[in-house]
Amino acid sequence: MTKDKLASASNDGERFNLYCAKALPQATAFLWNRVMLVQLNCRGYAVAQHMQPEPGKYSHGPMLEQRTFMQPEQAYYEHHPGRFVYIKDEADSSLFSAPHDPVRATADAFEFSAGKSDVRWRVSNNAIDVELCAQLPVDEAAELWRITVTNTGSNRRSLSVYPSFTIGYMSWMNQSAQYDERIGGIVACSITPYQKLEDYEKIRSLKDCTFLLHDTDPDAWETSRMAFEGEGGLRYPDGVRAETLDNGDAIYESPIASLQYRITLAPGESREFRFLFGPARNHDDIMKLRERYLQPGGFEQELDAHRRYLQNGHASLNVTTPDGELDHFINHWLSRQVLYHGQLNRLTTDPQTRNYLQDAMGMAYIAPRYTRDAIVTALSQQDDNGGMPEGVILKNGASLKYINQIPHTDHCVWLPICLHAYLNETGDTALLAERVTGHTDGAPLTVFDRITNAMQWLVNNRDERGLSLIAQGDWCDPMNMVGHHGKGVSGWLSLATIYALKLWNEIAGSIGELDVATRLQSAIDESTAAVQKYLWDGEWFARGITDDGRSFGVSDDSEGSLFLNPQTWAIMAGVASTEQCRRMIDAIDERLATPYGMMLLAPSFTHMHEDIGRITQKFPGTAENGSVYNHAAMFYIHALYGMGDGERAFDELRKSIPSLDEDDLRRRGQIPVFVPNYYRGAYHQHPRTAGRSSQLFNTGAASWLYRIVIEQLFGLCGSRDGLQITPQLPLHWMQARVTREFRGATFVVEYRREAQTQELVVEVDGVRQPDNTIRTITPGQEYHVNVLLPMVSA
Ligand code: CEZ
Repeated sequence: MTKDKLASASNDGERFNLYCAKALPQATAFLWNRVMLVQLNCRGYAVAQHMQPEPGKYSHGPMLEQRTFMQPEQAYYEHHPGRFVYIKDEADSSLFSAPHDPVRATADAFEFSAGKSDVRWRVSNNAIDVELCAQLPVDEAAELWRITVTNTGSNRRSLSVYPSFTIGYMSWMNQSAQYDERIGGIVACSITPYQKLEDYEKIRSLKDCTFLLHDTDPDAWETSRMAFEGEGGLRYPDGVRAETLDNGDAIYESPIASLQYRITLAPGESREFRFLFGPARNHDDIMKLRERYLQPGGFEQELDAHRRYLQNGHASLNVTTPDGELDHFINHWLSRQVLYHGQLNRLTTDPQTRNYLQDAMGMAYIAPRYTRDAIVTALSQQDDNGGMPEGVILKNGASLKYINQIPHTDHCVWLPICLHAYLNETGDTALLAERVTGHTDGAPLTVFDRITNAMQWLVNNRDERGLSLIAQGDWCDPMNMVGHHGKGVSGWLSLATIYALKLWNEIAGSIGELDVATRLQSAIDESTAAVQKYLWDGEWFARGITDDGRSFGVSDDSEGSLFLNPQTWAIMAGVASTEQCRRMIDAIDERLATPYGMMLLAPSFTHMHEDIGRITQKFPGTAENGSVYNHAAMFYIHALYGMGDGERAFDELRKSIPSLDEDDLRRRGQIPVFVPNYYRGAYHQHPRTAGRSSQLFNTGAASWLYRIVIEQLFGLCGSRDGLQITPQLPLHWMQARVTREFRGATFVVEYRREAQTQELVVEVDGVRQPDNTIRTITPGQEYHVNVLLPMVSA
């Protein structure tokens, strides 16, 4: 264990370690498999969800919980669900718990170690070392836990070890728990509460049991939370204070799974215990899990299987630059986060269409087959009128829920964007001719025709001025009151529509569909003129115009006066003149910049604006109300690279990842194993909390960042002709090396910046490539590419 640093990557880069339980109390890592997700906090708290097929929980808080999505800045509290191990020294009854909570004793050494397929802790307290390791199988909902206790001192020690896993308040209708010798563990049973008769069919097949199975028989156990805690509470439970646990049951009492092992350890001696924790339907299912995972070698096999499951996400890119922290993040964590989105769809059965398509976009660089399927799946659910549904249904019987019942008008925009990335990567224009039968229209239209219809939907979704109607939201979910009367328009969507139409025209043109291109061009021209006429505010573009005709996101507004997205997309859409770009970027630098990236808007709203909506009710500096919302920050970085402003772009890119600088790490409170959905903004309004991570790893930022890194920073961008190399490395990088898989071949690219180089030169085996494009690509082959860069940007 390294003690002088607060955190560091392991030497092989496979893990990221945090060496203090108190400095970043919210820090988390996450694991997933095909059916579940668990976010593990450094101090022992856990948020686990599994699909059945809708997300369900098996480890609950102490009171009835409302079903919600994952919470930003998750508030952990003493009784928050967790996985804890109490260790009592039998000689003097002194107590600590691993990893840290609930006892909160200061450890002699602490390590929280995020791996890709497991999360581990190592805690030393008074010459006792406790190692915890959590991993998941690939196909089933279960946590596999290994707990190793070692005597590192020179005296013989008698200890009681109590793994204590939260089960919590399961149901007000029916809940109980008991130790079951036959099954070898604790089983808690419940009935998911329901009232409607028609819900009985659904709830009868739910996994309403929670089990904790052991590989070693315990000396005692407790299954009632109250009996376990008694007067001492979780910090010094009566159960632990007593000589032995009471072997109690829980009958309509809130359960806990606590086991006691009384062990004696000679100096240097270790004991290992293995446990399975998770949800199940019944005893038979639990027995099957025991047979599968608790047999000798079961955990090891599953760890290998899980590593294979993730393998896809690590092969496509490897970078070595002067910035080791960035390398570590890109090589080890970014593609993993992209893969998580692609494999799990944020644990929903009806992902928002925009999320589904952008997450699929990231998969183009990892497993393009997935992107192809996602485009087809989304298009098969297109509405008759060319519009896209709010969400894409992924499971039979699933329905559009929550936010997907609210009309947003941007979903079509993401089709050409996702497809463009896919075509760059694969050159698979055959997809455009593929027929997709629509669920609602039953028509076997081609992908090309379907996306053309979606573009036409965007054209139709404009008012008489040529501005795009917003209904109850666009990319910004909670902007629900700008246009609910049917008149309000979105500045961002007007620009995004222009961008999408232009992209589509480019694709249509490239396959000779010139009619479509000509038809859409007039809409592009109209909208461009309208945006300039109605939305340019002198220094930047407005965010929109409300139902009552009020422009907002303009310099006259006292709050929410400048929004990042319209400026970004005006650049991306090629709508802004050079002079406008200069003004917008000056305003952004002046009003939105923070050390953690650009805020989504400023100043953050401090009260409800009834003509804008729910976004203004979010706390200033959180989420869409002016945080550093990384998804939007990525759009901006993408636009900056698009303009050729690589220096500014890199600066922003770098701010999106927590650095290992201690102050920065403490402030963000997050370890760099994912790019979070947001860092707190409201930089001038609430400086104390600015920079704090949301700890949410569900975000469109991951796929965009991956794309930016590959196509723009390193400039390894696929095209119809092959691999185009147009890097924009920061000027202070004198060299870099990248290995990238592309269309089945491997490219080993060496970048060098040299005084004598006047312009970008790309050579393969010493031969200069015209247009810096490698045209002949043979799958299976390895290409050695030299890229020479001038000392100043072009
Ligand atoms: O969710 C995201 C959406 O999943 O917000 C983005 C949007 O583009 C994504 O599709 C920006 O609005 O209040 C809300 O409903 C929020 O909008 C959340 O659902 C939001 C959160 O940040 C969750 O991560």
